[in-house]
Amino acid sequence: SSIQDILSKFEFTRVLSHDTRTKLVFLLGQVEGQDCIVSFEKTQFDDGVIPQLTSSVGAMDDVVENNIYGWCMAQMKYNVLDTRVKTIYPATDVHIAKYEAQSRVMLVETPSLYQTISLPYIKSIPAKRTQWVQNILNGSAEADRVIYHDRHPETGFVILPDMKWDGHSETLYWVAISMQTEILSLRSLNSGHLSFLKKLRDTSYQLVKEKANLDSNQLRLFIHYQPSYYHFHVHITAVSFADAPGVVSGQAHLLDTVINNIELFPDYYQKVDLPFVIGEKHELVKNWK
Ligand code: M7G
Repeated sequence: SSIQDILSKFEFTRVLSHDTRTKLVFLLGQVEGQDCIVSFEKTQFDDGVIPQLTSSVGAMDDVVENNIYGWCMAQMKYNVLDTRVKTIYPATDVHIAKYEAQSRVMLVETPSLYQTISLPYIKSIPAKRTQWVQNILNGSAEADRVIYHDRHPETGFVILPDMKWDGHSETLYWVAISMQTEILSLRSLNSGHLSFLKKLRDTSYQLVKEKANLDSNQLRLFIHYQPSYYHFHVHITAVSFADAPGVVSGQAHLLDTVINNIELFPDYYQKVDLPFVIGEKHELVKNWK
């Protein structure tokens, strides 16, 4: 269904989370009897409207004036600020658990816990959860947004804007997705993937320079562990986007470090303990010992 369709049929159930700092709200509701998540995020001011801000102040409320200081709540006459709306429909329990406000815990995954808990969990994930990835790889969705596509079945990858990108270069957020499905995550990487990883890195640098005029030293390329989607991908973000979701330690592993670790120890990611931060409502937490 179209976003418009989903929004017109949405029946509110409850607020999953409301981050007052990032001005981001996630709502849970129902559309034709199925769960649906809708998020609303206030965007930053467009450069073009900034000079007009003072002249667009309309009705004022809660006015306080003291000496050289004054402040109020203002209704803006023109629509100077848009709101980004996203929908997930039908939403699974996993989506609901992901976006629901919750505390986070730090778990340490030993290679043996990976085999006994994480891998069975990964294998239990229905293939349709990464349908969006397949749609990008086969060109049936977001085809007009793809920036680069190397179709080699083993070493190829797609580079395109991430769902999290607002289009500004200081908050640049792209994603590179591997063509092959065998690499589940960071845990699967070994020396056989080195040339693939380096090509992905260098291609990302080149494309970002061309399209967004950022140098390689203005970029933070990283891999999430645990990821939400176990089809290998790399996050390409601007260093200036310092508070991008998921850049924290316990989640983001720098691509340069990953390459270097594998160069030093070919099976580093099969041997190492990997600590990770995860929401307490995530299924992995329930099974952890
Ligand atoms: P992740 O590390 O598996 O999960 O990264 P995260 O969402 O916890 O970060 C997956 C990345 O793919 C994230 O940066 C998502 O914003 C992005 N992403 C997810 N979906 C469903 C889409 C999509 O449909 N299109 C695009 N372009 N990006 C997506």
